[in-house]
Amino acid sequence: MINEVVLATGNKGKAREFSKLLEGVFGNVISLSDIGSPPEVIEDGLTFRDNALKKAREIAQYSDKLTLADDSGLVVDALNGRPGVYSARYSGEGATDKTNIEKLLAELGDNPDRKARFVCVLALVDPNGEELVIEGFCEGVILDKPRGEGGFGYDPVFYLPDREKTMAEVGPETKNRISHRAKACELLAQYLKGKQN
Ligand code: ITT
Repeated sequence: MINEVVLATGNKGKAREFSKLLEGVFGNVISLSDIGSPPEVIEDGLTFRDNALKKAREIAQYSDKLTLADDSGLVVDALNGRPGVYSARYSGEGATDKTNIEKLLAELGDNPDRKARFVCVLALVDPNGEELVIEGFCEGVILDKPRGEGGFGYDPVFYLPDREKTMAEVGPETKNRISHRAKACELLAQYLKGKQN
């Protein structure tokens, strides 16, 4: 097992999920608040991959430690992939999960095409320059109003037809088995295990 990794996220919802998902993958997961005053990374990339690599590279350079970053978001077919890389700040300055959901539902209106997916791109960057990028997806449809209290972000409007529940209703254990982030972490764990053998 790799001993230590810095998790380069300021998002509490993500950090909560990662603390479970990375159990057994790294001995110790360090948060941004444990490494002093890291630089604020400007997410100006056009893809999840660019942003994930940028976050991981800048924090790996600053901390001189192996660093894992997640760039993730919601991709809606009928909106040509929006909010995509703008998921966190979709409703502009001071965006919250609630205002982002309101904007999403207003943009979709009564469009019958509700297909969407959550995407998670993980970038693992070693300060010596070694880099790994891994993606995970989760398919669903956008409801016309929020349901459920769990999770974070767009979870209350992300409906899983197979389970007849939103991502905010399935509970943390299930989310951590089926989510885009869970899929990406599973692939990461498999890759790192293979590398050590
Ligand atoms: P960091 O960059 O510090 O990690 P962030 O919130 O700015 O935090 P992103 O740029 O990757 O992170 O934006 C991700 C957004 O996508 C997040 O704020 C949510 O709105 C949405 N999102 C990502 N994963 C999600 C999930 O599991 N459930 C619901 N919404 C999610």
